[in-house]
This record gives sequence, C-alpha cells and structure tokens, in this order.
Amino acid sequence: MKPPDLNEVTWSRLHEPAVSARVGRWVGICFGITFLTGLISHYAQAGSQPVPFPTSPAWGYRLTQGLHVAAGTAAIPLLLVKLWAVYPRLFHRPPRERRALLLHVAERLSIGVLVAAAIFELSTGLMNAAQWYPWSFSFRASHYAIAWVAIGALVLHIAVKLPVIRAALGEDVRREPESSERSDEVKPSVSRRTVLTGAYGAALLGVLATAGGTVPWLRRVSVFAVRSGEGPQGVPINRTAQAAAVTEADTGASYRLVLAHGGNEISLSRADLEELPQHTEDLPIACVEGWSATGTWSGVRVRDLMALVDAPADRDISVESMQRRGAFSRTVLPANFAADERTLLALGLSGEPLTLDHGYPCRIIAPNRPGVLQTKWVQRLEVI
Ligand SMILES: Nc1nc2c(c(=O)[nH]1)N[C@H]1C(S)=C(S)[C@@H](COP(=O)(O)O)O[C@H]1N2
Ligand SMILES: [Mo]
Repeated sequence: MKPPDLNEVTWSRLHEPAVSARVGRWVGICFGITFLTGLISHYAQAGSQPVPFPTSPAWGYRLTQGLHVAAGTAAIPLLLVKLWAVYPRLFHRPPRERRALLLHVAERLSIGVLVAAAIFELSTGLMNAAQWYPWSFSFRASHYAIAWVAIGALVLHIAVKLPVIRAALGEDVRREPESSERSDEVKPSVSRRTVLTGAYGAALLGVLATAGGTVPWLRRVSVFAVRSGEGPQGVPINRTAQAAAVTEADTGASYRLVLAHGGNEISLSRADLEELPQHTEDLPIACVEGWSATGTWSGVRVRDLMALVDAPADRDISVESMQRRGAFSRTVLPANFAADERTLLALGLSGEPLTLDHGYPCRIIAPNRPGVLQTKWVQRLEVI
C-alpha cells in the first residue's frame, strides 16, 4: 500500500515562506534587540568590569532594559505564529540521497536548537518578570548562556535561508492569487494579511504591556503589565521589608549605619545622617523586569559619607543590607558610581522619609544603575 504523501497533507499558502519570512523578520529584530540590551544588562550587573559601566545618561538602563523586556514580550506571539507557519515542514519526507539527507538532518538539528533556545529565553524571561521561579538554576547565568546559543543558531539559520527569505520578502502578500499553481491547495479560511496583522497586533500588545510599567498614561490600559506602576510615594515596591525579613526593630532607634575603610570605622544613627549635607536628585528605579519609575530622592552623597572615613575616591564600595539572605543583600557600588555626585544614600523620597518598603532608614540610589543593585535597608558601606 502506498503511504500518504505527508508533503501535501496540510499545505496552504498560509504556511508559505511569504508569511513565515515576514513574521520571522520581526522575530529576528526582536531577538537582536533583546540580545544587545541583554548584554548591556549582564555587563551592568557583572561583579568586576574591566571598563566601568557608565553613570550617564541616568536613564540609560531604564531605556535598554525597557527595550529588552518589550522586545522579548513582543517576540512571544511572533515566535508562536512563526512556528505555526512552518510546522507543516516538520512532516516533509526527508530526501533519500545520502548527502542531501545529511544536510537535511543538520538543518533540522540546528532548527531544533534554535527553537529550544528561543523558547527557553522567552519563557524564563517572562517568568523572571513575573517573579515566578519554578526552577533551581540561576536565572541570570542560564538566561545569559542560552542567549548566545539562541543568537548563534539564529544567525546560522538566517544565513542558510537567505535566498528563500529574499525571494519571500519580495512577494506581494496583499494580493491573494486567484488560483494556486498547486492543485492540492487547502483553501485557507483567512487571508495571509489577516494572519500577519494578527501577529503584529499581538506583538504590539506585548510592547504596550511592558511600556505600561513605565509610561504613566499607559498603565491604565496595560492589563498585562507585571507591576501596576503604583506604590507608596509614587514608586512601585519590588521586594517588601516583610519579604526581606527586615523588621521595625531592625530599623528603629538602635539602627546604625557603619562606614568602614581599613581600620577606620564609624557608625551613624539616622539622626546623624539627617545632620549631614542633604542633596536631592531625580533618578529612576529601573527594574530588570522592565518597569521603571522616577523618584525625587533626597539624602547624603555616598562620596561625602566615604570621605568621613578618609576613603579614596577611586575604590569600589561594598554595600550591605540588613536583609540577611538573598542575592541582593550585598552589592558592589563601582568606584565611578561611588564618586558620582548624584549617587545618594537616600533618606527620603518625594519630600518624605522613605517608607520601610522603600528601604527605610536608608537606601542606595545611583544614576544608570540596574534596580536590583539599588540596595535597600543599608547598614554598612565599606571600601573594598
Ligand atoms: N536589600 C534589598 N534591596 C533591594 C532589593 C532586594 O530584594 N533587597 N530589590 C531590588 C530591586 S530588584 C529593585 S527593582 C529595587 C526596587 O526598589 P523599590 O522597591 O523601592 O521600588 O530595589 C532593589 N533593592
Ligand atoms: Mo528589580
């Protein structure tokens, strides 16, 4: 008995390169943006940087990380439509001839790697933004490593498919052909334009959802934004004091900030900090999750504080939180951040003392610094 010809089972013009190359082009653009902005974010968070991450412009990380999450979110529906557009090819019969077969297997393997890496990146990124960690591996290390796999496989894929992509993009998808050259065509119930418009529309929704975490007027329509953009003193809270196990007792009258440099050590109460020269800066909190918000912070310059223990200006500072556990309980403030006059140990936000959830008695706020490193509930600053 003759087996059914799988090549022809689900063929329709919706599954032709004219559609998949168009959606694929946007998947590629989104992955390019997420890759480059991801490298920036990874570098900004690296423990040691051969070239210091710049402190200006203050809104730089806010922009790059906003783009990262927006492009990644937009890529989710685009990738799904792209996979749907090409899936009938999975059922194509492999060629018989040895050399052709080898090439076919190599192509399938590389596409398998690309698809797996792309799905891994988009799903872990989305889950990280939603603060859902059903895994035990380090998000940052694995998201970063697999990004290289995804981008490498993507570049290879584009290179191999370039002739097909070129021809497909040259085709006019607005005009539906009256009849196909193929007699076996399954007549699709929607047009190619509808499929493409749907894909782009869904991607745009993803961008709006992300932007809603940053742009105030968008918040009301961004039902998918992971943070509402609202919080005490006009800035959202990421981790609350309760979640970080920081109590009112820790932050009460017995609270002391320790400044240390070699053998020099002094401790200051919150009242002592209020006696020091105060400065006010408008700076954003820009979270890796993509949302950001500008606050009007007031407090003491970190460089003024470190001068109290005769610290040289060209040294990294270790920032220790009262939070005892977790990756962000201790961070490093690179020398150029510590020296920048906009870098504050903030005591207040919006003209009021910080709320406990925003880091009372004091927190770090520095320009162009990833939100995760804007350490709250600071208890010790030490020259490294
Ligand atoms: N000690 C400590 N500081 C922290 C965090 C934390 O978990 N622990 N979260 C960081 C993250 S991820 C962000 S985005 C900002 C958010 O600051 P906010 O809650 O005041 O908006 O605080 C940062 N500071
Ligand atoms: Mo964050």
